[in-house]
Amino acid sequence: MEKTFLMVKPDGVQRNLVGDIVSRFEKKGFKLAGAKLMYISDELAKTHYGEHKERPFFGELVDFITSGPVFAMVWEGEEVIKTARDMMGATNPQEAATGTIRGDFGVTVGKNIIHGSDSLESAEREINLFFNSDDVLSYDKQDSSWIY
Ligand code: RTP
Ligand code: MG
Repeated sequence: MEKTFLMVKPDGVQRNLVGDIVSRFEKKGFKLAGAKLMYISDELAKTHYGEHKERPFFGELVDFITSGPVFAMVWEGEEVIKTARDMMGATNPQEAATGTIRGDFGVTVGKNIIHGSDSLESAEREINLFFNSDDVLSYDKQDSSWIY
């Protein structure tokens, strides 16, 4: 089954949005496979956001993502990568639809609450970057047959 990497950013943790965000993905029908509250090191931030290293906002992005604890998660389910991105909303919260996480809780692009992998390749890369394989669990949930 497909997996994605999602992360409540430091602003979301500070604003007590972890529970609401976890709840949205649970209620949607996805399965939590791993989670931890952690600080991101400067090195991990630069690797994680490496694709943006030439962009003018890279320094600010690294400073922000390392500024406080994040809540890192692995979620599992059919089409979870794309669906989670849809549930997050557009990168800029001012353009994100109401009903999405960024649309409901965010105001500026620099503090947009949540990160989510944008492809199968980035999901695999980011899960391996943030989690040991032992900490990504495989287990049955009784309600799966009511979802698929
Ligand atoms: P993320 O990687 O955090 O899930 O966000 P995303 O895919 O929606 O957007 P991406 O293009 O990957 O950008 C990564 C993060 O960089 C910040 N950003 N700032 N100042 C700016 O113009 C600007 N553009 C992007 C955002 O915080 C974005 O989440
Ligand atoms: Mg991105």
